[in-house]
Amino acid sequence: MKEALMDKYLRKHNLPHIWCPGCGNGIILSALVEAIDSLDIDKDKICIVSGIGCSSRAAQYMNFDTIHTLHGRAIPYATGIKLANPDLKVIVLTGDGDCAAIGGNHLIHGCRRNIDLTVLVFNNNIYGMTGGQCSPTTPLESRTTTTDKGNLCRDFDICKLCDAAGATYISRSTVAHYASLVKSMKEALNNKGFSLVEALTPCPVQYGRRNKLGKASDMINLLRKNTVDNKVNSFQVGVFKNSKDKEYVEEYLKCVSKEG
Ligand SMILES: Cc1ncc(C[n+]2csc(CCOP(=O)(O)OP(=O)(O)O)c2C)c(N)n1
Repeated sequence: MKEALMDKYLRKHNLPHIWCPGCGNGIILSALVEAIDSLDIDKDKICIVSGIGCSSRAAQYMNFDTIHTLHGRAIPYATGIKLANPDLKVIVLTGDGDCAAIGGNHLIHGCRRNIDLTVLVFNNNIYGMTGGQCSPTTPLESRTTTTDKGNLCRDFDICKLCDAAGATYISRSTVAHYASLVKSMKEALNNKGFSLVEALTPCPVQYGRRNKLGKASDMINLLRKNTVDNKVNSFQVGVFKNSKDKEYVEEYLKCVSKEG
């Protein structure tokens, strides 16, 4: 990240960050900062909300109004913040465990309401912070600390889940596709409604190591190769949905202003 962007948007006094060497979270953080900067949004009009996990730590490094909440509960906090102050652009930073396991119910109901939040999922296919337990996006047969003989459960496709639940902007990108990641975030921030950007990111320490995926750079190359070639079993990336629907806060404000 350019020094000027770091000075403007990061809490440099909280650095160095806690992420392991080879973790992709810094790339996602950098893409978000770049998206915010290019849209020229007033910093005081942004509120960043995160849950708990390595990914959710990103909020602590961002020099905005931020709140680092409870595991799985970022979307409820964000919903309250948005309802109390509809002018704010509320951005949720979350992990695959945080938003699809313990927070899964909040995720689908946020989508159902089409509340104007931008949710950025750092999907590393694992519970990184707590030692590598399997998450709802851990692929079938993968090895984790809780599935040492291979994962028996199928993984969620978070984008399809959010589509079925009613989100109005949905895209997926990867840390190996930086420009498309920034573009997705800009589009999501511009959508008035529930926006979901899934960013695929390697966790070489907790996931890659157990699944013999090599070094961090090998994992990034795997993302690049599989997404570009778009083969069977590849990671499908791109914009899946960009549509308009009634937004919850607008409807809520109309509702409470009705007579009788
Ligand atoms: C209520 C509650 N349950 C469990 C935990 C322990 N915990 C903290 S982070 C985490 C998993 C985080 O995984 P994920 O959201 O995928 O984020 P990552 O660390 O991989 O970025 C868990 C289980 C907690 N802090 N609070």
